Amino acid sequence: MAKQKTIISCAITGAIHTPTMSDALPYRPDDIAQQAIEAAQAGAAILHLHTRDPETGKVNIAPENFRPFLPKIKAATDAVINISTGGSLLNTIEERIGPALTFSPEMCSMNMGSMNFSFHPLAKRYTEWKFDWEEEYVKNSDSYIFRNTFADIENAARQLAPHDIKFEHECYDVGHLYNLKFCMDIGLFKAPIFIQFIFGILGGIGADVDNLVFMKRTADKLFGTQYRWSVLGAGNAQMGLASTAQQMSGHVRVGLEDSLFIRRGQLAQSNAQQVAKIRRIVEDLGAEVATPDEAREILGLKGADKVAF
Ligand code: KMH
Ligand code: ZN
Repeated sequence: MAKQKTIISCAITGAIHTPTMSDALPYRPDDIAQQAIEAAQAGAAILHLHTRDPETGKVNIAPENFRPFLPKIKAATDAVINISTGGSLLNTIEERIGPALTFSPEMCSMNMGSMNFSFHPLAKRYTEWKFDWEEEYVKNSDSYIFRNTFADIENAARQLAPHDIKFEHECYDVGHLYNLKFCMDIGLFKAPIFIQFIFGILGGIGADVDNLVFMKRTADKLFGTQYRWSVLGAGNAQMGLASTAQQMSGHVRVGLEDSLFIRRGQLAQSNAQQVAKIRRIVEDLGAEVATPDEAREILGLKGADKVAF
């Protein structure tokens, strides 16, 4: 049997980092579009997308904020568009699923458990901020709860079901795999499911290889052949854990949403730079990266002609 190709996902901008932390973090629609297109050209088959306020860089997930860049990305690439339903820690589940309901993408994220989700230690690294909301948002993240109750998950899954969207199941700890299994057993999600194992978020499981093996072994036990998987290591764990995952036949996710760095202590210049790096590693290790159409085949996606943008 031919060896499975490696799908590279790239998460272009998100809710963790702020404009002060890196000039490379895109927050205006044109910059999000350009970085997404360049990430796809560099080898990302899947683009995971959030939105921000174009003036302040604050996370703002109103569906209208996606409208300026989704068609541009679609016209310039054949990459799979994956819209976040995680949004930010300050949004309700109804707000969070609004963009996916509006644009019916091929993929969207689905977060599999409630948790602490904190990046407050980052606040200590900065004395000056570009925008006045940033310091408080980062500092206060020690009291945010990332809410994803069973009722929230079921509500989101049932509203999104008619759109035939494949979920990127974001699992930040081993218990989230059991939550996912429960949801499968009650018929919320169709196999093959796609799990993003997430390591290194403060509030989730730590970023080390033992934990990756543990998550993978647990998923094997719960889902057998019914799942595909990828790894996201936050911060400095990004490239190392992605490389390890690839060696274990997993897929990989990079992007400035999850890490601003290209190597320890050095900020990445762009999302594409991170994609190019993981692609080089994957290819140097003797594997091939999946094209968007190969990713569609591996994950069983509905196709780019069935989206609403
Ligand atoms: N940045 C990841 C750790 C989502 O968008 O739904 C979490 C994430 C969640 O990507
Ligand atoms: Zn995200």
